[in-house]
Amino acid sequence: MPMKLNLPASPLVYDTELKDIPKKVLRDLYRVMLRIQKVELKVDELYHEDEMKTPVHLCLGQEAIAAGVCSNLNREDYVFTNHRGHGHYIAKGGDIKKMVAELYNRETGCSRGRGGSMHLIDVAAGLLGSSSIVAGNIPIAAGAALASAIRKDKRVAVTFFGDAAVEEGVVYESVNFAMLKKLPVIFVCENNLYSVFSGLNKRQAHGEIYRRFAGLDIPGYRVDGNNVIDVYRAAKEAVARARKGEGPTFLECQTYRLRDHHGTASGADVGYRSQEEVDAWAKRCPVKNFEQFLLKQKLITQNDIQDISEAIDDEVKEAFNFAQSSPLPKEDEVANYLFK
Ligand SMILES: Cc1ncc(C[n+]2csc(CCOP(=O)(O)OP(=O)(O)O)c2C)c(N)n1
Ligand SMILES: [Mg+2]
Repeated sequence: MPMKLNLPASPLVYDTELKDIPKKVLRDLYRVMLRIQKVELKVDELYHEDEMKTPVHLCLGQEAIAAGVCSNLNREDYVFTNHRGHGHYIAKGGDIKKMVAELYNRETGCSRGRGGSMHLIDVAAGLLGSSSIVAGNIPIAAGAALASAIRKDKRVAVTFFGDAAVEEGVVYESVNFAMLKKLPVIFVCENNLYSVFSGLNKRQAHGEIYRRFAGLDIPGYRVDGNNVIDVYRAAKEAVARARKGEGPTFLECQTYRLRDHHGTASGADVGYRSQEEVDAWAKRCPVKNFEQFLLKQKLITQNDIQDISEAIDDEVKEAFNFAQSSPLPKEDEVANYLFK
């Protein structure tokens, strides 16, 4: 039986008092979300061709978290992502051509085509690697933050993970260690209410993930993860705290994935959630709603939107052309770079 809505999928409400956020930042937040959405929609469109020999975990519906957090980071800061990592990679400034080529298993991919969607890396952009092991990237981010603290270079490390990751013991170990050493790390939990086919309320004793670590005294906040302004502000505070040496922050961003756990279906046919629920959340699309808001507030014009949209379409086209025309690894080199 599909479960009831875990959250009321209420309309998105944006704060209109925006003196703290420059117009350029607001537009960039929109641009980054749109870029994530357009790349993923292209994957969504072409995946059935079966040329991308990789599972894909799309983050459509979750674009605001990647954009809102990463727009507070410098290129030298670190991001560690998980199996649902396209948005984080794009928002942190990872090379999109190399990402798409990775999905197409090409030699030009960011993991030379050997890793696929769950192994995105772009060291120059501060993306030091992703892990498909649930919670696997969390202690690694704490380690990067420890290195930053030892070197005193003020780099911040962010780890993005899902609601299921907090069911793993290593999260407690990492938060404890980060608090003990006051590490510049931000734990960003994307609570999209599901782990594969299991709803949150069937897996966790209570749904308030942001309170789960209060015993360790870590500042913990919950925000509407579909509201890019709320995410941006919460992340801004967390980054400032980390840079000042005041230690880690835990952010729970409530959101929803509009596709199934992996692949391009909605998941409604499987029975763990209803089409009604998916449709209700589709109305909370972080990108479309923010676009409407910016228009209404006269912070952007239709012409601007068209320009941004066309420029991103060109980028996406270029990335897919690059990927599709790149060579596959040579047959006798397929096992190169792998642990043997
Ligand atoms: C340690 C471990 N256990 C199980 C899995 C299988 N697995 C892959 S993704 C996933 C669900 C993760 O859910 P969540 O953390 O909420 O992230 P979401 O997929 O919702 O973004 C599971 C159980 C895994 N990859 N690693
Ligand atoms: Mg989840």
